[in-house]
Amino acid sequence: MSNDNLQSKSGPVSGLVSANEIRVQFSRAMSAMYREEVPAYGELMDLVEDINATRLADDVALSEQLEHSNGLARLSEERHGAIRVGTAEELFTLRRLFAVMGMEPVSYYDLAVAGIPVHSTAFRPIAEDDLSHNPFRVFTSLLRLELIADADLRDAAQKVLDARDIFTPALRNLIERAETQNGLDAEDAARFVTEALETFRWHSKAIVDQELYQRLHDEHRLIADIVSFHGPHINHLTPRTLDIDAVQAAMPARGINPKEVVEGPPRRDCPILLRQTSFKALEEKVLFKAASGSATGVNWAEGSHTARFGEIEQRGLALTPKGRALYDQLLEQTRARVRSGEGDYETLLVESFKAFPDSYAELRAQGLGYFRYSLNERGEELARSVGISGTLEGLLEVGLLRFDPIVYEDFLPVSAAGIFQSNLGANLGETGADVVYANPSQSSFEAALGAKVQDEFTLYAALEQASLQACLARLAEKSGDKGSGENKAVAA
Ligand code: OOG
Ligand code: NI
Repeated sequence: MSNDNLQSKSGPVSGLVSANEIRVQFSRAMSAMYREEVPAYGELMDLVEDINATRLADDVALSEQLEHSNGLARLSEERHGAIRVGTAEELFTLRRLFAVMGMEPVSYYDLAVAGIPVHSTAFRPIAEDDLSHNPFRVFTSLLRLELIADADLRDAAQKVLDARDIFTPALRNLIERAETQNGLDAEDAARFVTEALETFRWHSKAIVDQELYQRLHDEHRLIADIVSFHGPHINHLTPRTLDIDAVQAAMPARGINPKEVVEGPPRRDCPILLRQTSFKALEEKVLFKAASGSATGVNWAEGSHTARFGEIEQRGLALTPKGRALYDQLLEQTRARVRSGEGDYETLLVESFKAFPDSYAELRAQGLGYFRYSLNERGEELARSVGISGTLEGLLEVGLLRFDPIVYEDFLPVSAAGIFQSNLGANLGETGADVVYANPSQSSFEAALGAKVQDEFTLYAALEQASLQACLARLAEKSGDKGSGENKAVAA
């Protein structure tokens, strides 16, 4: 991938609102909507805000690190959501919708291995400036009806899906306009946000009757959730906390019941990847189409459904493939030890992860994580007076550079599966998900999406490289001749 892909797409085209601004507006509108729909979400947001403020006041190094890497401003607005759609066309149009807000598909996640008949990607901004502006992400799953064995049920579900349109006509028009004009003006952007909200809104009237709902539900709860409604209601919105253990511990006092374990790595001095916890889905009243509709319209029958839940997360260092392999290995080791009855999950997790270095210097030196390089004060001072060239290690050794962790912007399939499961509110056996669906199919996912998903490692490596190149260029400014050996000082 060329670095061009990482250029911010936020540059204002005359008369048009930037994609970044539309994303900010949309993320805020979603949050306001979800606060109304799910009051516990509002409670959780307040709690996270309190704990982040305390943490920043107590941990000077952390707040300085965030400040330095443009991570502070985005924090209070940072969140991700999740939706699930039923057809290739829905996914295809969603990709275009998210593109209007500068969000692109990154990574392929196969949830079938966890007994969930979907595969997924995450739409998010990818360029550094865009991420610091607002890193809003949406984890988006596509149902894999082909994995359902019962042909009658499959056909019935397909028919329902084919008959619905999850996008308003106005929204479809605005997406097209944004594509042809390369953006939207202020008025259209505001309409776009309002119309897009309709796609993500909760609908308490189902588009199926209770009987079909039940059959879908018996096959897999998630299928019922995807097929039975007018749209792919946002099923959670997740704020980012700087101390997930503190939030977890404080939840009960605010009347929120978290699940027992935090998914992901254990608590560490240098957080890596992603830690998440959630509270259970709400049991909500829905109206099903009654079997006997009258001539004047549909009759409705009351029923219930669980879809929406709450989640919080703590994000840390993005790992290289080497770091990720170590993470996967230690997690698998923990699970194997739990299975063989060696102890409880949390204790064994902490024990296993002792093998994962826990200082940024060590993580960097061993090539386990991605870092953003910048000139420290001394580096800046020298850059102003003398031309310098050198290797990364040389410049670090003579003390001209600082490095800060690049934050992980993506998701962990194993955690995602855990989150799905907890939202399903039951053990595998109870959900009928004891079937393990085989074979990931990235190519069919990309065909539906109408684009390739981007590789997350490539993106992080490019961010790291760009930060290093910027340092080298700045240091070489005074040398007159960038990097040809005629510099006045060399740090090899
Ligand atoms: C998405 C679950 C994945 C996460 O944070 O890992 C997710 C879903 O339940 O639709 O959001
Ligand atoms: Ni989530």
